[in-house]
Amino acid sequence: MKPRRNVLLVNPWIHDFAAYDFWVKPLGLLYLAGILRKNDYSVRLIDCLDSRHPALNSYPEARPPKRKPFGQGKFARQVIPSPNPLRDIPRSYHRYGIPPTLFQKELQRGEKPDAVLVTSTMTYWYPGVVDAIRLISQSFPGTPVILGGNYVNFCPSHAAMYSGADFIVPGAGERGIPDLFKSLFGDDFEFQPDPDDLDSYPYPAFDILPGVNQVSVITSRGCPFRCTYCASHRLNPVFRRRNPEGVAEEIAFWNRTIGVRDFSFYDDAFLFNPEEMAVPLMREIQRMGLDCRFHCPNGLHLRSLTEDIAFLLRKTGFTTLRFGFETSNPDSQAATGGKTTNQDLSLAVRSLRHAGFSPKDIGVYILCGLPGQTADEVRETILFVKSCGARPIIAEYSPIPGTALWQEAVAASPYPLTEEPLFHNNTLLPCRSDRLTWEDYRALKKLARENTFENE
Ligand code: B12
Repeated sequence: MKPRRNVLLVNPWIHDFAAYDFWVKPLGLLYLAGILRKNDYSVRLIDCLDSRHPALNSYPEARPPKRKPFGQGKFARQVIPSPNPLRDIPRSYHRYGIPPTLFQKELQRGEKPDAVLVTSTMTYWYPGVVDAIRLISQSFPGTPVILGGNYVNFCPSHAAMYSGADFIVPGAGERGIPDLFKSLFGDDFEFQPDPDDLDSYPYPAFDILPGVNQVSVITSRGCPFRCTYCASHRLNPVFRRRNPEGVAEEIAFWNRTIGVRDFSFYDDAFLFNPEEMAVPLMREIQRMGLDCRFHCPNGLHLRSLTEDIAFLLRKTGFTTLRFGFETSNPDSQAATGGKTTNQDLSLAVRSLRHAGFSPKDIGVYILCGLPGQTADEVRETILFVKSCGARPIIAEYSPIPGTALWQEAVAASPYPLTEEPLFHNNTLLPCRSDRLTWEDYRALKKLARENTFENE
């Protein structure tokens, strides 16, 4: 059948002080590609973050970077001038990904698209989005460029004003794109997934991602918790899950068809109510005899981690574990949403250690730079995590519009957070108080890195 239209999908650059490929993939865009393909559109994807692009060798300014095993590693990068609002920050600023000239070459390959879909991930990465859109519009004048993703979801007016896109589509693209394509081209989508039923979605189109080395999987949308600093609930107000057998089938599919062995879970609460998802999924993976490694770069929920689950995780091939703990201060735990307690952490770590995980395998995220937070609170949390026998990892707070903490964040910050998304950048610690100085911060990072585990 002749494809109805050509759609080009673009995952733009990251512009930031620092970025690391911790199993980073444009999952939302790949889901949209899967849906378009089911409706007979021909899809092609350009991944500006492709650090394994074969042509990178010919660009001395952006050599292929060192990669680590299992699908993580550095991005190719080039130093670029900081954008004006950040010009006084004494750190070098980078474009992560392929050089723009290589992107332009990629744009010229293949047939001219009828529409271009561009995604965005962090709000404060928008300069990379703007650059990509400018080059796309130069290459294909008159072709509609459509922007979605988190920059649009959280900062729609800013995106409408500055992105250069012809259309911005907030929210789930599977809802917005069919209407837009109807008005632009008169197209009807014969296949549309039901957003209330995640099992009605086709797989994300990982097979069109150049040089795919790992596959990101999401077993749910949304989160049962309402943590004040997090936007998950705003993006997906209802917590919904897939059928665990369907998830196992997807993993088996990518393993058998494109030979991928590394999988990362993007869920916000993968371990919540484990009998509903984690346990049946792991049993099914074992029954299928899949020899894969699983990575959880996004924080896992601690409370449900029993000894049985710890053993199951180990046996199934879970290799990278990260947990969302945030703080050991009980008042702060209660004030930010009450998802976990100190006892949850110590019991969970004990179970994981019994199951054979070492302290360095058990990464525990600690939020740093919340409005009003003191250095003492962070220090005590680091020491508590270590005393449990796990590895503390500092996660600098990024304020997000529409979260419960947003107004407090705006009031606490010296930066105009509502006007300029660049100031949401977690590297700036944009909401830190005087009770957490830069000197404190450096000492806290050092303390977190020192690997002296009391229980080892
Ligand atoms: C997985 C994840 C990660 C992964 C990497 C993801 C990636 N690709 O970059 C990891 C663990 C590395 C990560 C890291 C961080 N993350 Co994160 N992450 C997520 C998470 C949980 C899921 C994203 C996802 O893929 N969802 C699944 C897909 C299917 O949904 P989607 O991408 O939103 O796409 C849908 C729509 O947006 C839309 N859409 C998307 N693209 C397009 C394009 C078009 C044209 C259209 C029409 C529609 C459209 O349709 C899609 C399908 O429905 C989100 C929270 C969430 N629940 O979304 C946070 C989130 C994006 N992260 C966030 C944060 C704060 C961070 C960190 C700063 C945390 C920290 N302090 O260290 C770091 C920063 C990383 C860095 N500096 O390198 C914030 C955003 C902050 C911001 N200011 O923008 C979020 C929202 C979480 C939160 N706190 O509320 N993250």
